[in-house]
Amino acid sequence: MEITQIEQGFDKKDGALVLAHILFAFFALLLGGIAGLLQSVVRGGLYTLPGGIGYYQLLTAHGVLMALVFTTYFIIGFLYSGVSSTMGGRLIPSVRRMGWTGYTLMTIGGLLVLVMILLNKASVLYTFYAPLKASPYFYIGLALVVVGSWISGFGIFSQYIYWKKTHQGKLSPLFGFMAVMTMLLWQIATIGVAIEVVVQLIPWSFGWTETINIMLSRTLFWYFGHPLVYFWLLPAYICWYVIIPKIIGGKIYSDALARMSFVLLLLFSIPVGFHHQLMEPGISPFWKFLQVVLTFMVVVPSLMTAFSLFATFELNGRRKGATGLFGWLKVLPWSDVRFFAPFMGMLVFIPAGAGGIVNASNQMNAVVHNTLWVTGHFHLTVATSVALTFFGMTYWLIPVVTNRVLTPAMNKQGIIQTLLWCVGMLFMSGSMHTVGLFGSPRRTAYTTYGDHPDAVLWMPYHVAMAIGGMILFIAVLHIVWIVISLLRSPKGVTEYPIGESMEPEEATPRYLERWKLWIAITVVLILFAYTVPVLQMIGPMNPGSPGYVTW
Ligand code: HAS
Ligand code: CU
Repeated sequence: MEITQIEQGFDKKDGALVLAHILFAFFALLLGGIAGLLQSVVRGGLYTLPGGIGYYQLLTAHGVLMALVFTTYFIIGFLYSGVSSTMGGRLIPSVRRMGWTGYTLMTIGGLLVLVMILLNKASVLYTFYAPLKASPYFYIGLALVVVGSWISGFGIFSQYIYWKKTHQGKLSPLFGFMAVMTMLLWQIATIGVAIEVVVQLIPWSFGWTETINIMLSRTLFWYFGHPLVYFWLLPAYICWYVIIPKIIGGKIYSDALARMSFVLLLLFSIPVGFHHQLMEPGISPFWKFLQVVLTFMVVVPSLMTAFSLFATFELNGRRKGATGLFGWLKVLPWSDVRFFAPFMGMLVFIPAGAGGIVNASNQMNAVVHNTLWVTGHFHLTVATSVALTFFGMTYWLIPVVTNRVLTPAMNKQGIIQTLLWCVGMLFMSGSMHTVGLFGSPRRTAYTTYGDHPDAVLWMPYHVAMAIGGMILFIAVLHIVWIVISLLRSPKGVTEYPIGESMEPEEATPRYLERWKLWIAITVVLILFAYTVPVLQMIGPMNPGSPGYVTW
C-alpha cells in the first residue's frame, strides 16, 4: 500500500528515528566546533589551553566528532528519511527496529570514544595510527560504532529488498538505489577497519600482544579511510542528483548516468588507499603506481557528476527561456537556501577536487604530504562541499520529518549562515593551502621552531587560519541555533523534494541493478590491488613495534 506523502505528512515513527540521528549529528558538530575554535587559536599562538587540556587531545576530539560522528549520524538519518519516503511511504517495522538498534549501538560506542578522549586516554587523532596506543575502551567504542552502522545499513538493504519484492520487475527509485550503494560501499570498506581494530589494536592495547605490525594497520586503515571520504560524499551527491533538480524546478538529466556514476564510485573507491601512503616505505612502487592509476579512475564519476549537474542547470534554464552561454545562471533560485547552500558546496568542490588530484600525483604528493595543504584539502571537500550540502538539506529535512514548514525568516538566516561558512573557510582553508606549500606541517601544536626563518614566515598564515576558525565557530553556533528554531517552526506539511528524470524509465538499462556483478568486480579489484602488498607486509621483514603514549 502506497501512502502519498503530501496528504498524510511524514510517518511519525520514521520521523522520530530520522530526527534522533540529525539532532545527534548537530550536537556533535557543536562540540567539535568548540574543539576546532580552541585548536585554531592555540595553533595561531593566540591562546594557551588551561587545566592540562592537550592540543592533540582537542585535535582528536575535533576530528572524531566532525569527521566520524557528525557525518555518520547525518548520513544514516538522511538515507532512512529518503528510503522511507521513496520506497513504500514508510519503513517496515523490522527496518525501523534495525534503525533504532544501530542508533543505540553507535551512540553507546560513540560516547565511550568521547569519554576516553576527554579523560586524555586516547589522544591518537581521528586516524588512530599505531604505534600511538590508546586505551582499549577507545577501540572498543569504535568497534561498537562500526557494528551499529552495519545494522543500520542492513535496515536500508531490507527496505530495498521489500520494495523490490512488492514491485516485481520495476526499476527501483533512484534515491533507494543510491542509498543502497552508499551503505554497500560502507559495509565493504569498514571490514578493513574492523579487522584492524579487532585483530590488531584491541589485543595490543590490552597487552595480550606485545607488538603491532604498523604497516599492516595503516594499510587496513586506508583500505577503509579512502572509501570513508566517499561515504561522506555520496549522500551529498544524492542531494545534487536527486533533490536539487526538484528544488530548482527542473529535472534529473539522466537516471542512467547517475546510477552509472554510483556504480563506478563503488568499484574504484576501495582499491586506492595507498594514495594516502605514497610517502611510506615498505610498499613497493609498483603497487603504489597501480593504486594511483585506480585513483585517477575514481575521479571519472565525479567528472560525470559535474557534467550532469551542468546539464541539469542548463536545460532547466533553456526551458525557462534563458539564452546565451551563461543565461541559465540567472534563473537559478539564488535566494532559496535549499539550493544556495548545496550550490556553494558544488562550487567549492571544483578547486577541492583539483587539490585532490594534486595529492594523488606522486611527485606532488611529496611536496604536500603531512603539510597543512592536506588539512586545507579536506576542509574544502568534507567540511565545505559535504557539510554545506548537509546544512542545505537540513532546511527541508527537519520540516519534512516533523511535519512543519520552513519560514522565509529562517531561509534568510540560512543564506547568511552559508555566506559566513564560505568566508570563514576562505580564510582558513586558503591559508592552509598556501602555508602548506611553504612546508608548514599539519598536526603540530604551536611552535616557532626556535624562531627559524621558515616558521616566522608561516606565522601570519596561522593567525589567518585562527581568524577563519573564529568565523567558522560563529557559523557553527548559527546553524545550531537554526536547527533549534526549525524544530519550532509552524506546523504544516512539507513535500519531500524528489526530482524526476528527463528520460522515461525504460531508458535506464537494467544491468545497473545487478548487484552481484558489481560486488564481484569490486572484490576482484580489491584482491588485485591489495593481495601482494599485504602478503609482503606480513612477512618476516616486519617484526612489529611496541606501543607509545606520547601525550
Ligand atoms: Fe581527498 C587526503 C586525493 C576527494 C577527503 N582527502 C584527504 C584527507 C581527507 C580527504 C579527509 O591522493 C586527509 C586524510 C588524512 O587525515 O590524512 N581526494 C583525492 C582525490 C579526490 C579526493 C583524487 N577527498 C576527496 C573527497 C573528500 C576527501 C571528496 C571528502 C569528502 N585526498 C587525496 C589524496 C590524499 C587525500 C591523495 C592524501 C594526501 C596526503 O598526502 O596525505 C577526487 O575524488 C576528487 C574528484 C573531484 C572532482 C571535482 C568534480 C566537481 C564537481 C562539482 C561541479 C560543480 C558544479 C557547480 C556543477 C574532479 C562534481 C558549478 C557552477 C558554476 C556556475 C561554475
Ligand atoms: Cu583518499
